Amino acid sequence: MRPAFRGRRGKQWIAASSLLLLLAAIFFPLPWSAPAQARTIDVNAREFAFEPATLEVHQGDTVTIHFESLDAEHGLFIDGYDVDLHAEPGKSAQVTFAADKAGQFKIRCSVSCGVLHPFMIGEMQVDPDWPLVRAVAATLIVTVGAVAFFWGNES
Ligand SMILES: [Cu+2]
Repeated sequence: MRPAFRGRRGKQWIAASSLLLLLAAIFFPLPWSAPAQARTIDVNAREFAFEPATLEVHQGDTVTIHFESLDAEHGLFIDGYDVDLHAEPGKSAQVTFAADKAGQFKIRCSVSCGVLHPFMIGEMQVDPDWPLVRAVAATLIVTVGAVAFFWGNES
């Protein structure tokens, strides 16, 4: 199979387009990126759900959860994070932690609160830190560009 781009012009084209992609990966604003910040999220619990059911934060954020129960005693336990809050009606609880791990983490009620307690589940989504995403994209572009560059140089 003949390489798609060969010779001096091909190499120049590959080098130029790789460089453009690389600059775009590093500097183009990503729609999902946001600088790390301190966030305070109010979470209410009632039989048998969390409100909101999904918490969205960014990796690197300092997250404060203010937890309140609207009926019985409930807990808020986040898988993968060392977070476990208990709240009785009228007595709220609060925790502050660093969202240092990206991914999706189940939130469970950690107080046996009734028949549907096992189904009292929420989720915390921690969006990945954008510098890491950019670094991965930049590395991929450099690798693909280099492979194409040297491949085009053969034969
Ligand atoms: Cu509960």
